[in-house]
Amino acid sequence: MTNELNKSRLKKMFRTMLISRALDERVWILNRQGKAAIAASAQGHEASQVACIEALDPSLDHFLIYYRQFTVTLALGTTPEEQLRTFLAKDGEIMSGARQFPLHGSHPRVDLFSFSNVVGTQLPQAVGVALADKMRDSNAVTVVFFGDGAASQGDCHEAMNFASIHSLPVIFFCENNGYAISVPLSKQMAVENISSRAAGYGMPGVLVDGTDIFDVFEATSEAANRARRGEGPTLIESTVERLLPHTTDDDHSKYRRKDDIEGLSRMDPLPITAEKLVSINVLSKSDIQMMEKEAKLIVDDATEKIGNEPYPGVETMLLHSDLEF
Ligand SMILES: Cc1ncc(C[n+]2csc(CCOP(=O)(O)OP(=O)(O)O)c2C)c(N)n1
Repeated sequence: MTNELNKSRLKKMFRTMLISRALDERVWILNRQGKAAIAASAQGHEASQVACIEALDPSLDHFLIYYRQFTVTLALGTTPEEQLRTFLAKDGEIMSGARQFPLHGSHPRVDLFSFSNVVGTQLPQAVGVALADKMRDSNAVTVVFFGDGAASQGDCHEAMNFASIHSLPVIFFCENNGYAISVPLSKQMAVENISSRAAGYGMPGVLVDGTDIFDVFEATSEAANRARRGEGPTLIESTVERLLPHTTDDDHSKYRRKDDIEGLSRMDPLPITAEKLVSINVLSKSDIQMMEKEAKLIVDDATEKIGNEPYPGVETMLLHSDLEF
């Protein structure tokens, strides 16, 4: 795969961002209608996630995610219908059989596994995957996504330390949105940037603007090349804003200042990316309007279809458990 971002790749990335946003907005509406139990939004993280995936090779590389990787899962090839089936817990839901928090479980078709709510567990798991790849002489890179809050877990330290000692092909991709639920970054760490911690493990630490697809793409490509050359892990800190509260159950007006919340839209990656793509003649304003319409139509169709599907039958309630009816 070439590492050039040509027009068609840029269009595809922006389309994924638009579908992610339309679907994410729809899920919040479905939550307020009492149809979707809970959702953690990726709004604000779309550019960061889509550009990171674009720099890698999904047919070879491994991705360990957590609950906020809505755009990642779409970029890796899950469909809007699958996503809605997950959020609405409908029969045939692929990740956990409609038994879990959305975006939890496994998605074998796109090689995603073991994603959960237990903050930080994906970090040592990713290092294990990378160790297996190194032992098999595979050229694969493992990318692990985590938040600023997860960076405070012991798991994070152990994973980075081990990966660096053994020069494992890992990209530690921290999406720093400044909050772990209601806890701001300043109460998580006494340093300004998570990326500066990389020096303590003997690996490069790179700070990128997570609203800039070009910046994220370049940093991730460089980290992947480094990993494939056998030079070990890289820590990338991608700064983003969490545009919405932690989940649909949260109210960030209780812990964020009013002017802070009002200023969030300045860090919205959708208009930022749209403006960039127009300025370099990849898209026109009318292309963007058409693409926005298309994304809404895709989401409308999926909502209509999945909304009418049945829930799992009550007779399946105790499947895979030791309990009996
Ligand atoms: C081990 C563990 N501790 C605490 C929690 C409760 N919890 C759920 S999400 C979360 C915040 C995580 O924040 P961050 O890693 O910054 O990711 P973000 O949600 O901001 O994307 C916490 C503390 C948990 N699920 N697991």
